[in-house]
Amino acid sequence: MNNAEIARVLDEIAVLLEMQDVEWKPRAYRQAARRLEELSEPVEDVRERGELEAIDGIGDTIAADVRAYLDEGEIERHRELRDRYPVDALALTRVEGVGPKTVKRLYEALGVQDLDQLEAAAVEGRVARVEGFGEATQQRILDHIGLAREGDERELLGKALPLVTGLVDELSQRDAFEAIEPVGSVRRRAPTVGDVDLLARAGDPEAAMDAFTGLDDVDRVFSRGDTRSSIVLGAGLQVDLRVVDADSWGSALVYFTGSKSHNIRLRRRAQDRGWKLNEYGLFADEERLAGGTEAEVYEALDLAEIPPELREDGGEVLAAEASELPDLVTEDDITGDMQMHTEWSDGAGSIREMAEAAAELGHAFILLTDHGPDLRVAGGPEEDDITEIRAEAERAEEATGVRVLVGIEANITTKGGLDISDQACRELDLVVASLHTRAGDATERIAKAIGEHPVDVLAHPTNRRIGWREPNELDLDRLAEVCAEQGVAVEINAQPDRLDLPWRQVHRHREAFDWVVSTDAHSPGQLGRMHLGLAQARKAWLEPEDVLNTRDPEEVVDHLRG
Ligand code: DGT
Ligand code: CA
Ligand code: CA
Ligand code: ZN
Repeated sequence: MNNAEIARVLDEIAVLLEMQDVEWKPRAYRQAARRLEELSEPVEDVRERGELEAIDGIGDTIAADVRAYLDEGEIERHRELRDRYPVDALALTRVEGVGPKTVKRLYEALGVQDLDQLEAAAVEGRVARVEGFGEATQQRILDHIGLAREGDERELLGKALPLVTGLVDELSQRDAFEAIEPVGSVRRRAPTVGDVDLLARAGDPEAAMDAFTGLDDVDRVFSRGDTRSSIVLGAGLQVDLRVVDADSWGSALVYFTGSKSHNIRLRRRAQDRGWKLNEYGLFADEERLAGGTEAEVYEALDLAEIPPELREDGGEVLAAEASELPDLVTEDDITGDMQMHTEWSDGAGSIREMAEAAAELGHAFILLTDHGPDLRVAGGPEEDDITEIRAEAERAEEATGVRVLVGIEANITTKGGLDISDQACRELDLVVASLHTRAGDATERIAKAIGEHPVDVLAHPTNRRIGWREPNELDLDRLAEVCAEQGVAVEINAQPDRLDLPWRQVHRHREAFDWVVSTDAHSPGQLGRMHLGLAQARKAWLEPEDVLNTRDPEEVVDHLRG
């Protein structure tokens, strides 16, 4: 059992309740799901201590549901809802424009239960004939179903990582394992993960396979062999384990970390020297030149050791040859967090609680960015509230020693305006602006908003949601000009389904912008996700001096406002 699995069930309950017009409860189930995902320990342990209800955002009803799931593997309310609507609600609502109400009507009119059936119904023109739907809706479903399917098949890095860390911690304590490391896309910190690959050394491979396939979280064992097994976790994620010999450890790490195209570059380089590189080692005829460690493999190929995040065939092999690899930004370099939400809008924590969590993370400062008045769903503060927010921020600052800057996440309107006056913007320490709706040309809207108003940071620029909302296409050359003129920095957002601006675009334009990395936390626990955004910054080759929130708060404000 793991936290992600229960969170998924709670999320599904939320959608199923929404299908029936139930108010409030769906939001409570979603919040509870987020809190479970953020726990740093198995929910069973919390329950053992009798502290389920003590988790912020988990009330009596949901605590009882969680206990039922832990004991019986099922929640009665969930079963009843599923009996009534036996649909894959989470997958279906991932299709852009398909909400709970649409799922309900498609099920009642056409019996659609999953993505395959939805696609078939749309291809055959049956969706358009359902009352209130029409050709345009049907076409939109067809346009977006591919993305939803991908979202169904690949897991977000931010969801996979805690599972992987849990598995690796657990297995590394077993005697059978001498070493165990995540490889593949997880180690490269790709935004999404098809399957998880683990590499291990084991004195007794048989015992290692027993331990692996016998893990608590295993839903089923996909395959089992002497040196390789695959399992599927309850949370739906496939995990492969390979056991290799000590003298192949380094070459196997290189091979299974990938990416495939990085491996191809390395193999060609070996071939140019008349050698052979594979997962077993680097060989000249039968002689082993390297293989025990990764450093040894790269060194034998006259390369500096390449950080896993860079192994994407983006020029890293040439840079390693010339000893010009970037000195990548790390978590230690980060001084503060530049986007977060509190109870003043849709966040789950008070200003004080956010500052306390930031203090624990060792941050010198935080920038509060509750949503502006436009996003009514988030119930953001009004301009009149700024004085009160400032007073609260000062008290939190005194209590925690963390500098608390007061800002806003202003919404960029469809016409390229902001949902807050320029006068109010100037009263704030910094202004973060972002798009939340699709309308017109995104580049034009952003350029106008930052060109005409006192904006300091452009947040989640493409507004993508991995697995369910396509990114806005942006003319980044144009935006680079405007941002340089106006002194506006661009955000790399660390929310697991955003990771926006996407790292390939950051990499291509890394010289053109000043960058910030922010968590966009909606609870104190989410401040701990900085590493996800940083991993994307590293994939884009960013160094500490490229990232503004590696500096003192005064310098950050001066740089953006000066
Ligand atoms: P994923 O699972 O889709 O998120 O992406 P990866 O990169 O984890 O890919 P996966 O699981 O298919 O394979 C793990 C690594 O193993 C991959 O990054 C490179 C290596 N690998 C797998 N198949 C091949 C292959 O056919 N050729 C080469 N050169 N490397 C391979
Ligand atoms: Ca993989
Ligand atoms: Ca794999
Ligand atoms: Zn936002």
